[in-house]
Amino acid sequence: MRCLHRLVKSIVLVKEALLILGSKTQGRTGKMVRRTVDLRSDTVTKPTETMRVAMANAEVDDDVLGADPTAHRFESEMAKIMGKEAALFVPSGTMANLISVMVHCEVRGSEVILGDNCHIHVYENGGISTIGGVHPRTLKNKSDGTMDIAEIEAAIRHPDGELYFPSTRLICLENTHANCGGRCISVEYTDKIGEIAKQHGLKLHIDGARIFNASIALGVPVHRLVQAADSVSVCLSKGLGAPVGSVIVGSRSFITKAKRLRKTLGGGMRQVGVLCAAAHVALRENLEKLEEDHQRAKILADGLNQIKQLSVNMTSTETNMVYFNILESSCISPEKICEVLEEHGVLAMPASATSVRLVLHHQISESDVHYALTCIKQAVDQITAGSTK
Ligand code: TLP
Repeated sequence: MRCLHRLVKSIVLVKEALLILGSKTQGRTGKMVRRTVDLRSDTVTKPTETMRVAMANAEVDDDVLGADPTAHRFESEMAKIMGKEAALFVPSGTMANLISVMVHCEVRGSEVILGDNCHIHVYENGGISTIGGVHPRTLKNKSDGTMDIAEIEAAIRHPDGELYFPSTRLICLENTHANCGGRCISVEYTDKIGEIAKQHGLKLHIDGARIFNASIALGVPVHRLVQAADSVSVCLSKGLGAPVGSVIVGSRSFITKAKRLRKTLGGGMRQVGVLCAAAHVALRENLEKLEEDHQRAKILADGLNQIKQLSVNMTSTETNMVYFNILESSCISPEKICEVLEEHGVLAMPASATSVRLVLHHQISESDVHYALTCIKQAVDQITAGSTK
């Protein structure tokens, strides 16, 4: 059995070597690359053959008129999986969060408590303020993606002050927390925040763009993980691999309001069943693959830690994201290493002045991970030697 295992492994390695030595294709920069390993994000996946067939054959009608059967089926399925009364398909995670915050904060002068490093605050063009008129009260995100519970309680405004102060109406969490390394927020913490929200008559929204990653990594069913939340936004076009879309889940009355806002924001789409059909396939076929992404992320993180000039915090590599830090003394900038990697067909994103983000998804194989590691090692050596050709 062991011999067989070794033989299979050798065949894989030979195939791998042939691939590396083999034919070149055109990369993003127009240069010839041996292969492309796109680790910029889990948003970069291409729809699979099954998804394309499902899209081609989707039974559709006008969803703005509420008549698209495929959208209905998909939304019902999502509501059931998430343990909420209703669901709504929307074009993006950004719109899902914006709609959710705006529904909870429909009274002007509302304030939301959220992490200073969360996606809603950092990457969504400040839409909750500019479009929603909602005031953000940011608290420091700890390195595990949570906010300090005492600080949350202290930040809730007393209703007596409403002549002067904005009124706290909502708390937002992000699970997994992308900027904190794809870390999982525990069910205990989520329940506690839900309890505090309830005590003060506030709502709890979870940006669950990668909530399935969290559920799998924590071993907690997703409906349980979000039980305390009044609304959750779930991205279908990240780890799940659907080409487009997010879903908002919540109570029936919440979703009725969300539907109206979706139309206001231009997110009502007509024969949207075409997109929902692909998302349904993603749910059926890719959910269980998230676990493999997490395992590959660990292999990647471990390999990066073997490279002298780089370091990864292994405890923060809980799901499909790997952030590596570059030692200051190495004089390698994240931009430079990404540029050199791109010449090898390995795509990555600088995350800060000293770190790079790599994200795993179902179209990254273990062999891709090893290839990426080889290229990263080579890039580090090249840059350190002063030759980047
Ligand atoms: N995140 C993208 C970038 O915007 C950074 C990525 O590549 O990770 N919530 C979270 C936690 C997200 O990570 C993202 C996208 C969104 C919301 C927004 O989703 P989309 O891109 O569909 O608007």
